[in-house]
Parts: sequence; C-alpha cells; structure tokens
Amino acid sequence: MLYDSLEVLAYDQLPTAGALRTLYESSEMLHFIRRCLGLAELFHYGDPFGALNVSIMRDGDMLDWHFDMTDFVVSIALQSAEHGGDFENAPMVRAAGEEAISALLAGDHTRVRIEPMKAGTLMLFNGRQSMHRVSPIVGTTPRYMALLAYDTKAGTDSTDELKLSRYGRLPERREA
Ligand SMILES: O=C(O)CCC(=O)C(=O)O
Repeated sequence: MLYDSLEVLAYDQLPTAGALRTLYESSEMLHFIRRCLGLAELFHYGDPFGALNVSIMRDGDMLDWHFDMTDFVVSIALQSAEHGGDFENAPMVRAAGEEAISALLAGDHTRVRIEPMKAGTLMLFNGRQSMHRVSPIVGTTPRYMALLAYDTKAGTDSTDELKLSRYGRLPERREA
C-alpha cells in the first residue's frame, strides 16, 4: 500500500519577516499571479497552515496521487533530492472524468507529465483540477519545496481531516 510521508513547516511556523512570508504576503505577488492567470480576482488560501508551507522530503518519503483543496499553488523548488522526488502531474484530469482518474490510479500514465522542478524553478499549478504526486526520494539530500496557495474564492479552507493528517493539529478555535 502507498502512503504519504513528508515533513511540513506550516505557515504559522515560518518567520514573520522571512523571505517566503514577505513574498507571499506582498500585494505585488498576489497581483502578479492573478495577472498570470488572467483572473479579475484572486485570494490567498484561507487555510492558516497550508496557505504557505514548506514541504521537506527525505530518503524514502513520497506523496501519493491527490488533488489539492485550493485552486492554484505556486511551487518554488528550494532544493532538489539527488534522485527521485519527481513532480508527476496529470494536467486537468478532473475535467476528463472519473474514467480518466480511475485509469490514472490503475497505472495508466498516458496523461502524466514529469515537471522539471530543479532548485530555483517556480511553477504555477492548478492542483484542484490536476492530479499529482511526488515520487519517492532517493539519497541523503532532502527535497525542499515552498508552496504558496491561492484561490478564486475568498476564505477557501481545507478540511480538519487534511490539517490533522498533514500538520498533526488544528487551529485554535476563536470564541464567537
Ligand atoms: O512538493 C510538491 O512538489 C508537491 C506538493 C503537493 O502536492 C502537496 O503538498 O500537496
């Protein structure tokens, strides 16, 4: 059985004045991504952990096929593994329907592209529509990926289930 295995630094664990938060929180970056996508409106993802996070994948770690719960992710490759850690992507497969998704999960890789994510690569990616995975890491050099998330609707959030499985915790609930 396949399983997800990775470490993650959540948004609230990244330094407030650090480069990644400064970039993500800048209105210039938001407008730049919005304009790249040709959209009239774009919002930061509402997940307080996942809106901006850094995934750390070490020898043997992998991420299985999934869709994201946000519309767009800007992935910035900070460090590549020696081997493996390929970003495998079936672009817009959701629109192709259940049959195409089932075929992919059954091992039909006709639609799959391996995106060349070397350190320094910035990729704008539609993860809600495109099923993707990261192949197992091989070697002692960890793979670091910064993930900046955006949505076409304000306040879009993930589920408690996803937060618990990925971050191992839930945000503190505010009293009404
Ligand atoms: O690390 C990557 O390249 C993709 C990450 C991803 O798909 C995810 O964190 O959901």
